[in-house]
Parts: sequence; structure tokens; C-alpha cells
Amino acid sequence: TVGKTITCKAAVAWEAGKPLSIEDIEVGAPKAHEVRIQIYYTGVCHTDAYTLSGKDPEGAFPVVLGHEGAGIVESVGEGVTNVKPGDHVVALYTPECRECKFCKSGKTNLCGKIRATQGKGVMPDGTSRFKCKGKDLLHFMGCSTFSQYTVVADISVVALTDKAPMDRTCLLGCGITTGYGAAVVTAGVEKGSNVAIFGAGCVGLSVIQGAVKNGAGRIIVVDVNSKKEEWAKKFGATEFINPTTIDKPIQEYLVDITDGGLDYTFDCTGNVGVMRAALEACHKGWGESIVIGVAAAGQEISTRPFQLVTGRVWKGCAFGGIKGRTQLPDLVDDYLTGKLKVDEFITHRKNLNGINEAFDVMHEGDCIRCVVDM
Ligand code: NAD
Ligand code: AHE
Ligand code: ZN
Repeated sequence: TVGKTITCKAAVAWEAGKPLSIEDIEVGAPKAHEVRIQIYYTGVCHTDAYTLSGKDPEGAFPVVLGHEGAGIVESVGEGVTNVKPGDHVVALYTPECRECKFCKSGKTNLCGKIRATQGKGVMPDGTSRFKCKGKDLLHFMGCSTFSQYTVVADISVVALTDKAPMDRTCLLGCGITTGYGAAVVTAGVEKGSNVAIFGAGCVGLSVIQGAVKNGAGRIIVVDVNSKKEEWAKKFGATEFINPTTIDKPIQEYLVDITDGGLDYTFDCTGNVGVMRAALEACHKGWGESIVIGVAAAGQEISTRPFQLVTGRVWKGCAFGGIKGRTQLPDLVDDYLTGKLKVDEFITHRKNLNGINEAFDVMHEGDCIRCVVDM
């Protein structure tokens, strides 16, 4: 199949707000500095649902969604040196070119090299590798893992040991890495510090995992779904609060029970009201709040500037601040040596034909991650 178009199944999002439809699509051969991957497993992240809903200002259709995928390299284009056919890989929506201003800054995991075309849903040369019924389909987040074959830029892929099962490593492509990195890398939670985590989905539970690893003191989880208490405690939370059951604003409550506020807070909900509460629950003088959740087009955050004047810090991160090509292999080692939980996040499994049910279970509230067998 090297150099030839491959026909395979993919879940296509024809328009916003409609279920995905399983289609035969044509996947073009990888051009220079591109990699064609046979996707074996993909997770479904809340962000896929967000873009499908039509609320993502960058969302465009028709598109092949999915950004939490693992597979095996089928073929590579000219000039690709970091992976080869047969390598087990994870796709990276935060690429790492190691040459751009961002990559060389040492201050961020964001990479500027292909962000413009990635946001438009095309490959770096401005064209698509996907066709269906004679029409071009757009790529998504530089990954498009809801297809049995996909093409990504070489800087958007990392090879991982084949000792790690792909139905687990796929989750390192977004949710688990995002939460863990937010605690360990972006916040740099210190031993004994108190943290609050808003939203106990895959991302929030993984923030707990990072906070535990760094030796946090109190780990307070806030979620409107009381069923998440058991999950939060399983991952190491010391306390759980359902904010709908208390009679004052959650930030006031948290400040009261923590002698002035938290050292670190994390928004893992995407709700701008929650983001404000998370910032205002921080301790005066030094508390830091990390925004991880993705909010819909038009949504804005606000607080009294006094909150910042008095030393609270508002920041955020994508992919936890983790550099995928450099750091994911270490996370996989941690998984294989029992230091990083991954299996525990998988509550549901579906086949490609049942991928819409993965979105249904996400909205029902009992799903942490659904892994789709492609
Ligand atoms: P999820 O839907 O599995 O979990 C969200 C949790 O938040 C649920 O348990 C829900 O009950 C809870 N919640 C909702 N409203 C709440 C409220 N008002 N107060 C407290 N809890 C509330 O989602 P996920 O896959 O874990 O993703 C979480 C968020 O992070 C999403 O917005 C997603 O788009 C975003 N995300 C961002 C990045 C990044 O790189 N920045 C990466 C992955 C996901
Ligand atoms: N297109 C959205 C932005 C969505 C967003 O912030 N995405 C995160 C990853 S979420 C993964 O589940 C991200 O990587 N952000 C950095 C970037 O460069 O996109 C919008 O609102 O426009
Ligand atoms: Zn995601």
C-alpha cells in the first residue's frame, strides 16, 4: 500500500450536532514529512463532543474528529526520520518541531510550526488527505483518530515501546497526560500543598494522580455529580464536595475550610463560572489557578482585578504542558512500572460502529473514558 491511497472505514462528522456516520473514506499517501498511521484504538474526549456540538469557533465540517489515538505506522513520506513503518505510535495534537520559537523557548510545550493549518483542518501544505463521496474531509487537531487510517505531520507523532498495549496508550494522547501534566509540570504542585480540582472526569482524576505523585496535602474535589465521589477517592482525593449541596458560593466555602484558600486549583469543567470560583478559591498572595477546561465560543472569564493584585495567579495549559515527543515515552515507562494509572480510567469500550454510543455514555455521567476499537 506504500504510496497508494487506502480505502477504509471512518466516523465522519458531516455537520455540527448530528451523530457521526460510518463511511468508506479514501486516505491519501503521506507526502513529505507526513506519516500514515493505522489507528487501532482511540479514546473519546469531551473536546471531541465540544467540537461536534458546533460550539468550537475553529470547528469546521465535514471532518474526521478524534485526537486520542494509538496505532502503527503504515508508511512515511519523504524526509521522515523520527518514526518508521511498524512503529507503535500515539498522535500528538500538540506537536513538537524542536525548531520554532515556542519549542526553543523552554517556556512552553506549544509548538508554532503547523498551528495555523492545523486550526483550519488541513495538512501543513494546505490540503486534505481524506476524501469521501468525492468530497474532501477536514482533519481535526492534526490527528483525526476516528479513522482506521489517518495522516499526520511527522512532528505530530511519537513512537512508543510496543510493550505497552495500544488500547491503553491511546489515553496518553490527551486526557490522562493533560491532567497529570497540569499538576506536575504546569502547576508544579509542591509537597504538602493543598489543591482543589473542579470536575472529576478523565482530566480531573488525572490532576488528582499528579497531585498525589507530588505529595500534595489536602486534595479537594468539587463535582456536581455525586457519583464522582467514589472515583475521586479511588484516585487519592482526600475530600469531595458537591457544590449544589452547600448553602454558600463554593469559593467562600473552600476559603473557609482551608484557612484562607488553596495553593493550587484546577478547572477541569470548561465552565467559565467554575473558572472564576477556582481562581477565587486560591490563597491570597500565592494561590495559582490553572484553566484546563475548554469553553464555548463567546464565553469569557471575569473576576475582580483585586484578586490578582492580591497575588492570586491565573494560568492555563494545553496537553498539561507536556512535550509529547520528548516526554510521552517516560510516561509510558511510568505506566509499565506501575507508577502511572491508565487502565483505571477505562469504563467503557465500543467498536467503530458503536462510536456514537461513546458520546451518549459521556453525557450520561458514568463514563470516565470510552476506548473505541477501530
Ligand atoms: P468530562 O465531561 O469527562 O468531565 C467533566 C466533569 O466536570 C464531570 O464529572 C462533570 O460532572 C463535572 N462538572 C460539570 N459542571 C460542573 C460544575 N459546574 N462544577 C463542578 N463540576 C462540574 O470531561 P473531560 O474529558 O475530563 O474534560 C474536561 C474539560 O477539559 C473539558 O472542557 C475538555 O474539553 C477539556 N480538556 C482540555 C484539555 C487541554 O489540553 N486544555 C485537554 C483535554 C480536555
Ligand atoms: N478550538 C478551540 C480551542 C480548543 C483548545 O483549547 N484545545 C486545547 C486542547 S483540548 C484537548 O482536549 C489546545 O490544545 N489548545 C491549544 C491550541 O493551540 O489549540 C477554540 O476555542 O478555538
Ligand atoms: Zn482531549
